[in-house]
Amino acid sequence: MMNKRSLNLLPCVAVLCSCSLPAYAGQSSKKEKKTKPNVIIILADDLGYGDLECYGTTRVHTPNVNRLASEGIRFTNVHATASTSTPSRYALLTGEYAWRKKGTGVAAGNAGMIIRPEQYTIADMFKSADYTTGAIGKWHLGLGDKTGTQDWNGTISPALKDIGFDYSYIMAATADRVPCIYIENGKVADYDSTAPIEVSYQKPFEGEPTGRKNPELLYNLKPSHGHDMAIVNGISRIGYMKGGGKALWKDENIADTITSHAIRFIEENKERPFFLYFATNDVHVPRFPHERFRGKNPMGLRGDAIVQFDWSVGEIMKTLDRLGLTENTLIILSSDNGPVLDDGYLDRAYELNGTHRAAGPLRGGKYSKFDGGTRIPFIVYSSALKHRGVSEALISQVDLYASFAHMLGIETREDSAVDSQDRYAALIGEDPAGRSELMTEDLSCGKMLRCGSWVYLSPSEGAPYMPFTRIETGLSKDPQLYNMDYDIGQQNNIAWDYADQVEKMEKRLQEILTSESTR
Ligand code: NG6
Ligand code: CA
Repeated sequence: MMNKRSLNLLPCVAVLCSCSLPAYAGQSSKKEKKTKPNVIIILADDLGYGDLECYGTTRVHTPNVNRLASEGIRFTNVHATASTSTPSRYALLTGEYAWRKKGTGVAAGNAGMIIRPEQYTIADMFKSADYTTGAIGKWHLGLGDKTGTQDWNGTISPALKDIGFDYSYIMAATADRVPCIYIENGKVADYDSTAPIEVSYQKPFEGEPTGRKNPELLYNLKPSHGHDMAIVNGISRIGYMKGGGKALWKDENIADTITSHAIRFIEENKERPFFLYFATNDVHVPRFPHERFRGKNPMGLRGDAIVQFDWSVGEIMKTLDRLGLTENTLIILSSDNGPVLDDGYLDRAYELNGTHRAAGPLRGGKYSKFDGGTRIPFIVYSSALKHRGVSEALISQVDLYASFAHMLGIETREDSAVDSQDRYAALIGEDPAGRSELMTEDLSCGKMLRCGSWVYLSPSEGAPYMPFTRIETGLSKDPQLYNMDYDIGQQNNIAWDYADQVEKMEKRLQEILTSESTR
């Protein structure tokens, strides 16, 4: 394989000649440093289409996100590419649908690095435009060369610096998976040499308590399904770990810790353009927000986690305001997949949910093939916006790579970001339509194709309902076709009435699945 360092991104000569470019493209490099906008992607975890006040909920207040929405553009038809985290994030960062690559299902905490060093990422693209790049928060895309071979007590390699991030401060996977430590630039942060770290997804460590054997030690949260292995901070997790000592995180401080690192990154890079991928732990399980966010909404811990997320957004905004960077920073706020109430802990999310509709009017949620799985909140905030308000443009998160490349006057190589379409005009409110089609996938890799108002769910094996999470998966042996113009809740399968349309969409789906690019 060609070394990616030899695949330098080229200035987009054709674009420079043929269409209008943003003010910051094609200027002298000294000037560029001042005028290129900073870009921050704030990516929430499992935050649903209906979970924010500006998307319709009245059960929890999210004033900081409201500010972004009211001064920016709130999109109503933007999609993550998958209804779980790993494939969704893979696509966002590489500009390539995750089904093109094996091993992109929900990753264990000791998975090897899924995006390989020779691949180009959105971070590489920003770096080639002289940006400083950072990734802070949830990672969930593997680390190190191979599953289970990481040296948690030394340097983990490859790591994020090998895929374009100058700085990283991350959680290896999710808060419900070991190891429960932060990794800063490839090394465990606040490493405690008196407590060497061992991680296994195969077997428990002798003498270490587990949630299954020692439920009396679960003083913070108990599992409702799964999550009964290693115990850290009075919460049992997926996978086994030993050691960690003072490096172990406390769940109630995760938002504070990662937000303060994001703030520091912004402060340290205030003089030069930066790209920050800020991936919050909220509102994924285990939901255990800081005490100061508790009890201010009727929905219990899940609602508190939404409040905590909103606080993190507010802190980022305050920092930009304080440093005079707000004007020259473009913010995207979104989520990696749809919502779930009970995702494995007894946090009473289901019982206290009341009238709140985490997926808004959409059917299904996290894991599912219905729109609730992948249609997510998406807000763009920037001084470059041509219009403000609401946009119905159809965009996929996979498009961010090519769209920002366009913004910077850079052409992506033929062999990278093969599914990323330049939708910059839609992102800044110039184009109200966006894509003509897009594809998404569910937990079991079942595919959905959307063309205009038609949504086609290809037939797949599996249960239509996940009993623990109480989510409709959208799986069915029969083809499903919905017209979103009058059936946003996907209640009426009209596949039998429009057999021609089904045939056309199945054919198109197969074409995409055997294509090398959809760019
Ligand atoms: C599931 C976990 C769930 C969550 C999910 C990944 C169990 C029973 N459930 O397997 O809690 O971790 O994986 O979520 O273990 S995601 O948002 O990171 O994709
Ligand atoms: Ca997620």
